[in-house]
Amino acid sequence: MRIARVDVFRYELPLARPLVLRTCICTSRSGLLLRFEDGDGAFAFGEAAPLPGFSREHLDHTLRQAVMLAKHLQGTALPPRLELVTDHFERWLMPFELVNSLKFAVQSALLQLLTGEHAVPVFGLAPRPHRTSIPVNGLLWGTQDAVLARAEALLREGYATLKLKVGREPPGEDAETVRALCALCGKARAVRLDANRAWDVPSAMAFARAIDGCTIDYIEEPLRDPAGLVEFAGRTGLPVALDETVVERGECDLDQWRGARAAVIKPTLLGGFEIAMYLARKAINLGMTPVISSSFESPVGLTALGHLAAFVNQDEVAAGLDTWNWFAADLLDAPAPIERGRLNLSLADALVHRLNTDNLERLGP
Ligand code: OSB
Ligand code: MG
Repeated sequence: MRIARVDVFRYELPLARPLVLRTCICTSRSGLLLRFEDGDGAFAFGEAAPLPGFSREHLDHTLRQAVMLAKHLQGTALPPRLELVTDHFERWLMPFELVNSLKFAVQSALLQLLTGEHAVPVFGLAPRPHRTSIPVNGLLWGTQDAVLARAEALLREGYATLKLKVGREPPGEDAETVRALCALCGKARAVRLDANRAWDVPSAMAFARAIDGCTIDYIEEPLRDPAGLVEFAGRTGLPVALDETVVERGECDLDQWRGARAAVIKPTLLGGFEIAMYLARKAINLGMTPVISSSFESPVGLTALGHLAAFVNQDEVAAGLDTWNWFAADLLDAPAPIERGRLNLSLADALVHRLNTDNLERLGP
């Protein structure tokens, strides 16, 4: 396949509510969309949107790389076997030393084009039934009252997994919210927690004691120092999940965390589908569930991530992709394709495919 044309667009969209990150409170989200077109006029989008405080790269550097890469790839033929999603992308684009968010954009767009139809990215391995919708974990935020009201609404809608940030309030207050949430969810629905490394060991232990008797799916990164995660899980009986640790340590070793229940995989931060697939397999071999998750991408990135999740998790593992509605003004001007707590991938594909780039800033090449 030959790449006939590459366009780079920049978007900046207002968020529906402030996004509180480690280094900033974002009220809008910026990123790049790359549009690749092949010789037959088929096209696919990929998204490169570094997340401040989480991505190593900044948008302006990503932008310069994207424009340079677009110029270079226009008119070239793809090397063979990219669809294996092993290391052919890495080797092909090695000389460009691309930042991780841009690797994600290129890989997701070209894999889509390589399938010859936009609906099903191939992941190159033995054919598996491709699921057309995946469950997502519904995000909860705000005061205890707001959390519980939203939880009730999501459960009514049909969400089977909910996720709550903890660690921003004193452990006792968090625990009270978690107990109320668990009571609301009952046995049939799963509760996930995420502390983003907020606690030292005594605070995390205090939290664990205070939610004694609650069944949770897992808690992401309860400890400031991740070295103690597995011991914490053993002492408290609370299942833990790796998230920040996967980004920091994934390429070297996850073996040290054998015993964690899940590994959150964020391809935007990690550098695309190849590394994400590698880490997902590694996690499975270590007995962990891989959970594909977003870094607050626009619908273009979220749809690509949804396809990856549909491939990686053949069972009903909820993906961390319930961020579609964080954008106040959508790129697509259509309601989120989320129904009964599931991201509908066929609908998402159709929406992304008719994305209108007229109002986006075009950057070259
Ligand atoms: O803390 O898990 C996080 C997104 C960007 C950066 C960090 C995180 C997240 C999410 C994504 O929570 C949504 C999810 O995992 O459900
Ligand atoms: Mg997390």
